[in-house]
Amino acid sequence: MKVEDATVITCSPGRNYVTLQLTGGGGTVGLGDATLNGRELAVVSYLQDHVLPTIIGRTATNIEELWQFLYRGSYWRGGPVTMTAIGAVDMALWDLKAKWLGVPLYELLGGRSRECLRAYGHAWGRDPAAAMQAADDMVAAGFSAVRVQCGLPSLPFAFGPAQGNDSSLPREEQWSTDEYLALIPGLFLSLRDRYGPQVSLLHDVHHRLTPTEAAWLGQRLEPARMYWMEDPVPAERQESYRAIRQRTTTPIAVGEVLNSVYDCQQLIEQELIDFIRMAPAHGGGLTALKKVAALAEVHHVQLACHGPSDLSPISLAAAIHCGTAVWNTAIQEYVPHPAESAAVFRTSHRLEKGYFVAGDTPGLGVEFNEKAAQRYPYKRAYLPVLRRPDGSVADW
Ligand code: CS2
Ligand code: MG
Repeated sequence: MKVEDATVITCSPGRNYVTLQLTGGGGTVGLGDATLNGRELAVVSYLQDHVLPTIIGRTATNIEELWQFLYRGSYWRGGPVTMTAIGAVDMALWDLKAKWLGVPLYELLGGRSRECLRAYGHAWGRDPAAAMQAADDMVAAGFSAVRVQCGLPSLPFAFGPAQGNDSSLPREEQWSTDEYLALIPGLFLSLRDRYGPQVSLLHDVHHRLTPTEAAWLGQRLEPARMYWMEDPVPAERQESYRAIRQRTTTPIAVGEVLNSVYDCQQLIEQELIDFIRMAPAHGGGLTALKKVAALAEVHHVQLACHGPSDLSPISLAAAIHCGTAVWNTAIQEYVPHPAESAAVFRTSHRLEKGYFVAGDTPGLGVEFNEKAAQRYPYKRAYLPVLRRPDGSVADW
């Protein structure tokens, strides 16, 4: 089967998504998610101007060969734009091949390692009381794992979830490390008291601390027995994680902004983290991610794919198929997609009592409605920018 046609569609049903459709012989269509939040059109151009003309007419079922062709053949390697483009092609090829063979994608990835994949829900509150209420709601909805985020009461936006496409220029938010560190340990100790050992508690630091601050926080969180502390410091310098690792037993999760095995090689091989969080879309696709997962398995590191609502339902389906097949997958992030997106993406996976069940329809099990997508044109949108009390830029 050859790749006969390739199209990229941008749409914004509540937020921006970029979708790649690869058509193979016989009219079978494979779908890939090419969404890179806030830099969407760079990936569109990379695909349309540089990648797609080179893959038309190639054998669609030789997925590894095509991955190497796109990765090594471009000479310029790595980075979020390149790897998201390769990730989208790779995802679409796996979808296409599984549809062509008439099997759900997890069958091609080794078959089921588990019946279903544990998910964690998100709880966010403007202050600790609201965050605890939001966590209660998640537990009541059946989640046995909840990620809890809390605003800093003295600041207008700090530490909220990423909003939708609400600003055509980056919104500026304020940040206070002192207020944050004063608040978070108490919140999680209260949550642990409230739930006992039954609920796994997660927290995203979102790259905002120094290694010393992160070690301090990790130590204070030990009595709360966290499931993980996410992205305590930026991971460009992987070695920084050693300073945190040596000083706390709070488990560490990293990886949503990483794009290749080299970006996390030291973190995994030196066992500086517990969970690797790359998403199929941003990590160069399933071909790359299964290799990262294999390396991680050797080092007691578990896979937990990034799954925010700024990745499309195609990405979530890919993560669910991957997590259903890959043995060392721990858990899957779940953030509901905007309501409007249901008209554009029809999925076959299910969320049942806090667990994802992969769909049994061939491929990824997602149908993309191009007509419906046209009703929601792309809108330029950015992630927020964060500033410290002195006005200097901080890591958002
Ligand atoms: C967050 C994301 O889901 C997460 O863990 O860190 O919401 C992240 O801020 C966005 O995906 C950025 O686009
Ligand atoms: Mg995160």
